[in-house]
Amino acid sequence: MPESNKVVLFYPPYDGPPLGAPLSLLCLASPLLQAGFEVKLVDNLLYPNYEEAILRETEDALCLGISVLTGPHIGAAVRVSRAVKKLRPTLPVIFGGWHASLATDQTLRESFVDAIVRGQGELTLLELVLRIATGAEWSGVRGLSFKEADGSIVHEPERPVANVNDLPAPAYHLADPGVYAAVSGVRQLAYTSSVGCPYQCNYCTDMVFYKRRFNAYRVERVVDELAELVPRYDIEHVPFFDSNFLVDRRRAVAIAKGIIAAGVKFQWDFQTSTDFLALMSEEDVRLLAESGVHHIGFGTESASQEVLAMMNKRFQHVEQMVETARKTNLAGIHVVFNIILGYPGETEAHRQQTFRVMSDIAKEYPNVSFSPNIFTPYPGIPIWQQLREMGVQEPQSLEEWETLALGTNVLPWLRGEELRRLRLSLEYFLLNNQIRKATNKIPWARRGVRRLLGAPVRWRIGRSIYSFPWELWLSRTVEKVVTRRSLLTGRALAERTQEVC
Ligand code: B12
Ligand code: SF4
Repeated sequence: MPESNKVVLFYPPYDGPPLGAPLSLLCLASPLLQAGFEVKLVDNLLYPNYEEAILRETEDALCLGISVLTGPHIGAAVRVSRAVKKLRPTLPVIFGGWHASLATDQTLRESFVDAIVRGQGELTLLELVLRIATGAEWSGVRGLSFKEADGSIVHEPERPVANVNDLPAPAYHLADPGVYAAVSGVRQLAYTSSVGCPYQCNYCTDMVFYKRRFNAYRVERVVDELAELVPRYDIEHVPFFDSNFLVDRRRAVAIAKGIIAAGVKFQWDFQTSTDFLALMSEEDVRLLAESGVHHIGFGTESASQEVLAMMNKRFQHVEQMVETARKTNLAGIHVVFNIILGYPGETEAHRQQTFRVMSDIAKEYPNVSFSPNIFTPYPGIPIWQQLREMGVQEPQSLEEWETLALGTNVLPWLRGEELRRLRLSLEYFLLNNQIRKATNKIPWARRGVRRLLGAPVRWRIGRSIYSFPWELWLSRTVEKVVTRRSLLTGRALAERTQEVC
């Protein structure tokens, strides 16, 4: 029986601005600590030499757990697991998180992965670690998939999703926000007040984990935790990682009121859908702003009702996007509308409509920015069967999924000239909005710059004419006019990330 009681948890590097400590690992650590285990977090942000740190820390560990999202996470997860297995072949390597849970068989086939915790991980990991510590069998742990000694794969039945109110608070004390602030430049603390979303968009996997059930902390818990954590760590900014924060609008407003009453001052932001915000009163949206909400991200995706129907997003309408922009603008909240381009079935006419409607909204409401992305089929999304029929090749190994998020478009309906036109139209759309924003800030330049650059840009968008794109060349040489923003925080994305789309 192993004598150690140490669990090493690794968060691999990703593409994008640092968001503070990885909440997944802080959530997983809490039940382990309560049960008397020692937890060592190795977050790439704090350990640039993470491979060396993990090899050192696993010397006396019970097991290694790695959090894996689709995309760049995979590369480091694979490298580190291989190195660990080479040095310590008997140390259990456990993968968890969205990618591992959605592509379980494929991931578990790799020789360096022993087990996968599927979905919500707190209770499953604890049960597995208890088995490892006592040398017990792994079978019977709900939510676990693992390899037998002969290499055969066992999938235990699903674990019902736990009520989040029954789970302990994340182990924030393991990740000093001050240390993270030195890397990210802002004292922030990631927070989740709920999991789950009632919808089932065809490009999203939220329902796979959380079964369309909104599972949320009680208002008092959110307010009490924030009122305690914010002053304790001198926090300036709290990004909420909820899938759809406004599902329960009364709860959201009560949280805002609670934060105001507690007298704690910080900025916070969240993601939600426009149908919920559009239903709120102007006064309630103002309350959100008063409590510190300065940015909201919306998965608007398209302004064509036909495309929205294909995405199984019939719950959203253009009028709600307009209403959302209007109310948030009144309240002084900055919003980012995410847009998905190149969705299967989307035509150039649909795209034109999206660009036109979105541009009209941004013209009227200067608080609106956009984050357009080319459709990327992540594992486990409901539309996969249709995609296969349309000739999309599903990546066949863990490593093939690694490059997916880098915009390597393998969509049969979006190749060559079609893809080139889409990219150009997207750049023109962003340029048009950026010119408007820039000239709004400098009134004297408004007329000149708009005439010079804005008019031809709008003309091209209106007619879908993108040959000899001199305006783009000019804008790239004069200054970086085109800026994409993070849906999570509204902050400008690094140039490398912008190039992803
Ligand atoms: C924050 C976030 C990020 C952040 C995370 C950074 C950070 N410092 O935390 C960053 C910016 C990295 C990110 C990136 C991306 N993201 Co993201 N992101 C989220 C978001 C909003 C919250 C994640 C979170 O922290 N939740 C709270 C924690 C507690 O939950 P959790 O992470 O799921 O962890 C639990 C379980 O997964 C499990 N678990 C997790 N890790 C491990 C490890 C072990 C060992 C075990 C046992 C269990 C386990 O247990 C945890 C506790 O229950 C989710 C949506 C959501 N509501 O979850 C999307 C989400 C995870 N992202 C998603 C996507 C699509 C992406 C991108 C691919 C997008 C893109 N176009 O680039 C990229 C990833 C690639 C890249 N570009 O590097 C998808 C999932 C896709 C996928 N297949 O991986 C999600 C689900 C959004 C959605 N609904 O589609 N994201
Ligand atoms: S509204 Fe957002 S979180 Fe909910 S299913 Fe659609 S994309 Fe996923």
